[in-house]
Amino acid sequence: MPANLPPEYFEVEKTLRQAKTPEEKIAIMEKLLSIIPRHKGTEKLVALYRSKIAKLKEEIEHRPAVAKKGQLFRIEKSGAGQVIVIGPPNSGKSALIRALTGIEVEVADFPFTTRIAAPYMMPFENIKIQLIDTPPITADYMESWLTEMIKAAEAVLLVIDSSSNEAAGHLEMILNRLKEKKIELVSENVSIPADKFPFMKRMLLVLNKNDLPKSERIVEEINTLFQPRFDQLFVSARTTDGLETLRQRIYQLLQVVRIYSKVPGKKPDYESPFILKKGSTIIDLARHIHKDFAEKLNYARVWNKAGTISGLRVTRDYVLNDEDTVELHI
Ligand SMILES: Nc1nc2c(ncn2[C@@H]2O[C@H](COP(=O)(O)OP(=O)(O)O)[C@@H](O)[C@H]2O)c(=O)[nH]1
Ligand SMILES: [Mg+2]
Repeated sequence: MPANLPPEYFEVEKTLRQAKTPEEKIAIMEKLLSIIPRHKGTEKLVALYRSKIAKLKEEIEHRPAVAKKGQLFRIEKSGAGQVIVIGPPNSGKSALIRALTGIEVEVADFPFTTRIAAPYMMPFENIKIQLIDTPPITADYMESWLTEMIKAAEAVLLVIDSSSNEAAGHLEMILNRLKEKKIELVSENVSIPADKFPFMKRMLLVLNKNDLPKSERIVEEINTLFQPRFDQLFVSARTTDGLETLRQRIYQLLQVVRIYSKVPGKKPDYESPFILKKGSTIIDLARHIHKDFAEKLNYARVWNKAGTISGLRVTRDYVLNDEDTVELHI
């Protein structure tokens, strides 16, 4: 064993023994490769891990198709929308979900703690948004079912460790991986043409671990390489810095509006709004409530959140805004 390996190496190396699947082993070995200092004394060790990774990749490639099929699954949608949280190992995906939802999510110092996808509900004002925790994406491996799961979700949070010298590289690697699967990530304000759905997804780049010193070079790298295309936000799952903004931004990513319906003479129910796509009209709301309602609809009255519109009589093609209250008249 070559001298001067950092203590972190041995910590991570221990987890290799518990690793069961080839994917886990690859991720741990990659982590080890990123820790091992490069010099004459470590050349053999580096080569050993490289060849082991290559062998494991072969194994994955030749795994029978049935085994792969068995892993295909979907997560049933719940709440106002489904947002899938993806990223490289150890970027803090699970820690962020824990901080946003208050639910215990397994967080650990070694890669592949999260082996399967799991849903968690994030409260946002008077609604809940579903966040999906996922296994990491590496240069060598991405779970085959993850592609379908990303396509099925409404939006993507891509979580990167902003303190890592490889932050820009990780981002590029993931974008390339998704490109291979024909998935293109775009920023929040891009309207997605119907024929591009489900291959185009709105994405927010979350630069986590803001509490640690970040390399200015990395920030610059990400900005020059990707800034014009992506919205980004610095946060810390550890100190919770930026998480309130993140909650807002996740809601905005969904591109929906919350509509309160009311019966004449009664107060609206602010606890369970209807969730409609941004740009929806009075008739869309009526259809959403009941097919018959849409047919019989005569006119509607609208109140807005700011109080500048109060009981305005509108027609069926009136475009609704977030938190409008609507009274439908038949
Ligand atoms: N300093 C710091 N560490 C963090 C932060 N978020 C996560 N971590 C640590 O990063 C490691 C990986 O976190 P985890 O959530 O398991 O990453 P995942 O593999 O992306 O799910 C753990 O040791 C976390 O405690 C953060 O905002 N700041
Ligand atoms: Mg995790």
